[in-house]
Amino acid sequence: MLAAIVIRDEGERTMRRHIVLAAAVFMAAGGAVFAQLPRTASPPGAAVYFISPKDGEEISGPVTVRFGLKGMGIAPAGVEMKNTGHHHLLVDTKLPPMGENIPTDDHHRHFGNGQTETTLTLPPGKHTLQLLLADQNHIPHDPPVMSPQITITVK
Ligand SMILES: [Cu+2]
Repeated sequence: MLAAIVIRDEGERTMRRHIVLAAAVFMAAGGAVFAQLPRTASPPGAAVYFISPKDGEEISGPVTVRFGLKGMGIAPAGVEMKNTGHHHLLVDTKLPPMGENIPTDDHHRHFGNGQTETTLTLPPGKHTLQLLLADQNHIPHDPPVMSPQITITVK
């Protein structure tokens, strides 16, 4: 009787160990797939920067933002071409994860037609802006091509 209970207990423990092992293998596989999302290499010296506005600038009314790029070219989203990408403007947010598609919302604006400027209507107060280039699949390059984050004040 006692032996039977012990055996059953052993069996359960083994099964539980197998479940834990299966979960670990599943997570490892998932992690590997995640890490393998293809990233496009950026050439040395590539940089994006704000032509306007400047860090610390105070602005009345709509904000015209002009995107600068050196060492790479612009290509629309979906077009595969070496050493190119399209601009993304991050508004009042920090950088998204580098190994994933950049989200699309008011804080992550895509310029997939190859635009190099935009006009923002922002409520009065302080706002942060940052440029992040990404490849045809909206995934940041490796290493990422991004500007420093700047802060502007809308009056
Ligand atoms: Cu994009």
